[in-house]
Amino acid sequence: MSKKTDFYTPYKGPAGGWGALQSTTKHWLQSDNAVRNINTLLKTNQPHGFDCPGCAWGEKHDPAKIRFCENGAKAVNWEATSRKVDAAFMAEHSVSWLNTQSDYFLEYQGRLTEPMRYNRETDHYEAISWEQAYQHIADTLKAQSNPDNVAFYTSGRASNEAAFLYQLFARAYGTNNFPDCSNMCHEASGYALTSSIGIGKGTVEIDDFERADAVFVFGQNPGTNHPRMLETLKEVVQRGAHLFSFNTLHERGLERFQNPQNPIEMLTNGSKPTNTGYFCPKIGGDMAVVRGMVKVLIDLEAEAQKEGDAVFDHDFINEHTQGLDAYLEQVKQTPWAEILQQSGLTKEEITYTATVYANANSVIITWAMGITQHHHSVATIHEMVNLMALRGNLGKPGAGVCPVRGHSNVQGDRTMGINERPSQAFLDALEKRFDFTPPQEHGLAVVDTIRAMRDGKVGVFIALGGNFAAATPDTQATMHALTQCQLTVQISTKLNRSHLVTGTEAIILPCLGRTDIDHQEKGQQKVTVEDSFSMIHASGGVLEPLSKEQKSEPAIVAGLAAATLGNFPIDWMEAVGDYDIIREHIAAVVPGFNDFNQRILQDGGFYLGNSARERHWKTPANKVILHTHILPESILPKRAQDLLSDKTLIMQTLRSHDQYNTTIYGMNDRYRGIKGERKVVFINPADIQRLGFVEGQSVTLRSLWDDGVERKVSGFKLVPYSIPAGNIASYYPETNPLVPLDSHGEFSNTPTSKSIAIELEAYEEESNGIAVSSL
Ligand SMILES: Nc1nc2c(c(=O)[nH]1)N[C@H]1C(S)=C(S)[C@@H](COP(=O)(O)OP(=O)(O)OC[C@H]3O[C@@H](n4cnc5c(=O)[nH]c(N)nc54)[C@H](O)[C@@H]3O)O[C@H]1N2
Ligand SMILES: Nc1nc2c(c(=O)[nH]1)N[C@H]1C(S)=C(S)[C@@H](COP(=O)(O)OP(=O)(O)OC[C@H]3O[C@@H](n4cnc5c(=O)[nH]c(N)nc54)[C@H](O)[C@@H]3O)O[C@H]1N2
Ligand SMILES: [Mo]
Repeated sequence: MSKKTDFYTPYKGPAGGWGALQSTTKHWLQSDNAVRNINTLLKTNQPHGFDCPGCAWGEKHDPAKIRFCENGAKAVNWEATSRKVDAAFMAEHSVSWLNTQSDYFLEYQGRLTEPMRYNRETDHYEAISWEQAYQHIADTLKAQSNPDNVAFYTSGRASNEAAFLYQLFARAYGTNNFPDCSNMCHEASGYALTSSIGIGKGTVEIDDFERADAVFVFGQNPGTNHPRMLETLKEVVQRGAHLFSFNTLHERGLERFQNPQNPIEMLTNGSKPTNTGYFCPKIGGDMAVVRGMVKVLIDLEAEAQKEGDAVFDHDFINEHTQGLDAYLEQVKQTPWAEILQQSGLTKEEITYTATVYANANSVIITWAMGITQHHHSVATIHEMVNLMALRGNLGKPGAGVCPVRGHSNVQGDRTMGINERPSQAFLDALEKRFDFTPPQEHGLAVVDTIRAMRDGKVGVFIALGGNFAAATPDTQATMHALTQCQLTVQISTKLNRSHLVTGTEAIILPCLGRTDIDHQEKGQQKVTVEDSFSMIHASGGVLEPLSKEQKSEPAIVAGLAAATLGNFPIDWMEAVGDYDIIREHIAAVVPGFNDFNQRILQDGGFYLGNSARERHWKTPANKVILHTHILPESILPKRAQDLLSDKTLIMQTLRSHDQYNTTIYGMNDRYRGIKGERKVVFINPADIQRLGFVEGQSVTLRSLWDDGVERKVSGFKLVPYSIPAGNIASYYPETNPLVPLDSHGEFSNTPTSKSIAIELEAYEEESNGIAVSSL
């Protein structure tokens, strides 16, 4: 039996203090161009610099402040490397050989600096001119019998300008097939909020955090994934307002935090949590938690009424909501036993949180992937909206819902029309502006795109960023599906798995990133992005590009479009010479962007507005719809349920501190105490014992699904951790082979990356097979 335990030691320091800066410094110094990088960083999120490619957290506009965080620093630094992946590099390494290398190795090789085409005979990528690349792709597109044979993927770093051109190109070509990273991310938030409050975005602005009496953070790890949010949360605590976290794990970044830019705190190395509460529900238990809170509120309301008082905001409920009675009836009918069993919290804990909620005049709820990547995510978010509606915590100062977005412009991409289910109003606006009828039928999102590739219905795949092969579920099935394609095209900054798992033909188009200066015919260009608070701001690069052969994303999209469609429906090359022209088109099509070119000149950008914030509900009834769902018997999809046994564990897949999605910066996970290892399983010590394992032991993880396909990964080591019994956690993307393609959220179709039924068995490293570890 293999056993190794020297790769983990519990982390004792606070999140964000010395540890953070030491790590950042190390990343600077390891880079090839440390001085250049420090200069770069200092412009991050400043009025005249570039928007941090790290996350979508917004900022209060205050030019006096330097705004970066450790993980933003890593993201910037990673992009601003001077290492190159060019044709010479590719001549040295075959695709088969590169495929045996880790994700970390691939991205570490540097920036893609010239267009390349895969030569299947030699198994190498070779240089190709931009014209040849455009022509070849255009010829392939024009030869398709049906535009729906093509899928246009988008990852959430694409700017508004790039995204708008991209969707215009795809729709003018004839398809609404827009799989995008959002399908794997906050899709449930968009769906649930649109169907309840009439807009798929959060209703709070950054200032609301200064006024909230309580902030509830659900299923989110800001210490790693949104470090700038910690500063906001710290201010909430210091003001004496309540901060409650609901997280399956004890995440250091949430338990204690301090501002890395505050030297006094760093010297004392202390942080003082007050008014804070940390609750550890079971995986998928949040809907039960919220339902329990509402059950308590119903009792509190009954008591208050006896005194002639009220806990519910009846004015709000009467004027603004629909469906209250049915919902409350459903809550009353849900037994406490079910709530406690599914949530994993005690009745006292739930009562306490409900009481704090009832006594607060304004409450903000934030959430991220711990809520959105389950089978019942939409139902859970509806439940949260219901909770908020009961006390009018929607559209009032210091209150509201706040899905904290992931990629820095994922929200903006949706606003620009990257949506396989576009609204009729959007399509009509395109038609009016560009004088053609865009395809009216809805297209394919991520999971359906993979199915369509598998079934021979999508044969051309074009990706504006991202790493489709590694980020998507069911790795074996997805990789097979990709290889069924006739042509795969990747518009990317860095080498990743998706360049190596290809269609019969494959082309890499190297693009500029946020940090790079974008020179076009009419001079240096800026792009714009939208943060989680619907603030639109400009972003301009500050570094000279590594190579003259790299092009901006808008230029590449325009090049492809011009080669395919000529000057239809716009003069693409003219638009790309001056991005003001693209923004004029956006202003004419997308509501809220009037005077776009003038308004982005304002420091700090402009606010797009949010109808729900104004208590204007764009639902069919023009009210907040209180949706009623039965608390699911099991949080797992039906197709896993019949296979469960007392050995079954439920797994969530999450991010380490040293990664950006599929980009692995390093092998440590500081706050969780992991060093030099990514193949780990966080597990409750009682489960280690119960299942007859020992800590540090190497195991195989096998997922349960009724299709008879074996899905397993091996060589993962057991790490005893504070996690509810029956739950485990492991890193993404290494665990994506375990997520069945058909295991996705109800209504959202988001892969259930946070609730997968797993069984473990001992794994003998020495003796057998090749685990899926090269991912
Ligand atoms: N540095 C860095 N920043 C990033 C990213 C990155 O990879 N690296 N990714 C970006 C992207 S695209 C996104 S979407 C965001 C992701 O941001 P997060 O959502 O914070 O990312 P995850 O690592 O998936 O963390 C999920 C958190 O939810 C908890 N959790 C899991 N399941 C449950 C559950 O059922 N209930 C509750 N209450 N908690 C649960 C986990 O313990 C974990 O703390 O971050 C963005 N920012
Ligand atoms: N099991 C599991 N799976 C998950 C998740 C999970 O929690 N668990 N999370 C899901 C989530 S929330 C998301 S958002 C997706 C992420 O899915 P993606 O967005 O597809 O993946 P990323 O890893 O962010 O993409 C990284 C690649 O983007 C390219 N890139 C970086 N910057 C730029 C740029 O400026 N322009 C262009 N054109 N390319 C660029 C680089 O080549 C880099 O290799 O993964 C999802 N998959
Ligand atoms: Mo995401």
